[in-house]
Amino acid sequence: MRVAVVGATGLVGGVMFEVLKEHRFPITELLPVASARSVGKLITYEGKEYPVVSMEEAIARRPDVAIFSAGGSTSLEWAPRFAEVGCVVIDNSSAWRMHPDKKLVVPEVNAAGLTEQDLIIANPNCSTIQMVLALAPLHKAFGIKRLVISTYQSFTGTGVPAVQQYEAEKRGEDTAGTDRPYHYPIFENCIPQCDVFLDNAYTKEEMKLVHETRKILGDDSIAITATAVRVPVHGGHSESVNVEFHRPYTVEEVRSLLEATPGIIVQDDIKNHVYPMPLLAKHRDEVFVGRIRRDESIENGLNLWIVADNLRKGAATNAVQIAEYLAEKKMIGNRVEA
Ligand code: A2P
Ligand code: 11C
Repeated sequence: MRVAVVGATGLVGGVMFEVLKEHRFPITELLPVASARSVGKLITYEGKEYPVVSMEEAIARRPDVAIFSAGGSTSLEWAPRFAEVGCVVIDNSSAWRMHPDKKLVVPEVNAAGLTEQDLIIANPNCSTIQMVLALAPLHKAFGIKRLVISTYQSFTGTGVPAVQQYEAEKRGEDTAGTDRPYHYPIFENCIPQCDVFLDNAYTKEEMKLVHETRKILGDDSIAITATAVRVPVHGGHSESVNVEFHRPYTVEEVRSLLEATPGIIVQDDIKNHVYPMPLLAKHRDEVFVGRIRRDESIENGLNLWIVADNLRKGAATNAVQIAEYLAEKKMIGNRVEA
């Protein structure tokens, strides 16, 4: 399989190489791609060095699959050009997610809907991926009526500049007046703003949770409201999710459904202080669910605490799993060259 990693020098790009390697993705040719300023830089993969190539060069090499993590505008401009040469693009940005003709895929939930016609496939936002993985089996069983979500999101979700801001503040440096990505210090702080504010007073991140969740679960009737908060945490995103079901459920049923869901690990033993935390989720591919308990204030209400490494299942792992699904179904890698 000829694989292009677009955004190879970025935070998600780096994790992408780790995941491709750990998953033993069958690579015959690896093409690290980044902006013109990075062309020629060397990327080490499995002990071998690969020079970063330009977008044009990558397209000319006609990869089977290109995994993009280089921002929305880059994807909007370049994904169609890769698709034109028959390359399947798996795109980590928000550029194509809500496009009516593009699939938004969490493999365990809806990969079965993919066909050979899908040349640009959207990878959902990190905070959406981990949540829908846990919610999909519960929606099927009991019907979700409403979700109230509060997130505690790692600064790694903002990319390299945010890590630099955090590290500088941790060293005691004053980042005010620098071109730091956050308006306020992130060290020893919680910032109730992830991404920009929209006209409805919610942030873009909060509205992604609304729209992407409905699209993946295939149900626009679900009422959803979210508050997304940036926290000085490295290992992953945490989410408190309050669920109201249409139908009655038992906590035991929820627990067994979650335990039976591939990709989920239930960590819920309060007597022994067992619950998911970013410290435990870091570098892991799974989504961790705990604090499973009835919301006693409403009928059919449930509370969950969901944690995952946002750079792994929230980005790189999910994208690689989509590629693995396509390879397994022979939707990539079977092109006959003239
Ligand atoms: P570069 O390092 O050359 O700027 P992050 O979000 O972690 O900061 O990473 C962004 C990634 O997207 C980097 O690899 C960056 O490459 C890449 N990128 C940004 N703009 C472009 C572009 N116009 N074309 C290709 N890659 C881009
Ligand atoms: C965050 N969810 O943690 C973001 C990062 O739409 O892919 C990824 C943004 C996106 O801030």
